Amino acid sequence: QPVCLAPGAMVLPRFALAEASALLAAIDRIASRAPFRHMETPGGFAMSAAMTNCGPLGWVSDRSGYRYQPDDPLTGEPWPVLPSQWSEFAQRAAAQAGFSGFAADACLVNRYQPGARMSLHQDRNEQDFSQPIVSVSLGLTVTFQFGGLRRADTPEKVILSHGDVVVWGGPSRLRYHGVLPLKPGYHPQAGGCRYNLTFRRAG
Ligand code: MD5
Ligand code: FE
Repeated sequence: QPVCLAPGAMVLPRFALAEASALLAAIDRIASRAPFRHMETPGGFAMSAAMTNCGPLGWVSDRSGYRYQPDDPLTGEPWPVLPSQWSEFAQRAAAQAGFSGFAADACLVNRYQPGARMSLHQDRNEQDFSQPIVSVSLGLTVTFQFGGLRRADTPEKVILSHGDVVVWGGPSRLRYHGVLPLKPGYHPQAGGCRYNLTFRRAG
């Protein structure tokens, strides 16, 4: 039962709950080929969330900027395959939120350990902003910041827990957003971490 946060932003509470263990196991397989790493920002800082990717395109950050690329800069190999169950799952979630025909070509996997955060930003490295972003939260609960279209707009706090899926599209696609520092805790399936899968149509 989708909950509307704002036009285009739909929360599907616990939509991924049944698949959560399988998703976490697949994250381990992906990370064995494309390890989690703390990417460097263009300004020279290490991001506090560790990241990897799967799919034809992966999001990367380094001193030259943010972009999508087909190869993992760490290994020089293509990113691991986006499991078909994952893209089908993302397509089902998007359809539930009113975005039919969503075909992800990139899945960014974020891993937050205690203290890791993501400051307010927009996702604008993708080609087509008419395509939504589907995000899946796994493991520890976090406070998400849901802002407006201007950086100065005061963000709303949204609690995201294990299994929650959010579809960000339409007029919410370019909203500023962030994640407050993760508090230490223990989750029976994910241990001391929060994971977020972010499905995009990047190219
Ligand atoms: C996370 N990740 O919880 C979030 C989930 C990222 C990132 O922000 O860039 O890796 S995606 C949240 C999102 C995407 C697009 C629009 C909006 C939120 N929004 O309108 O708030 O690790
Ligand atoms: Fe983002």
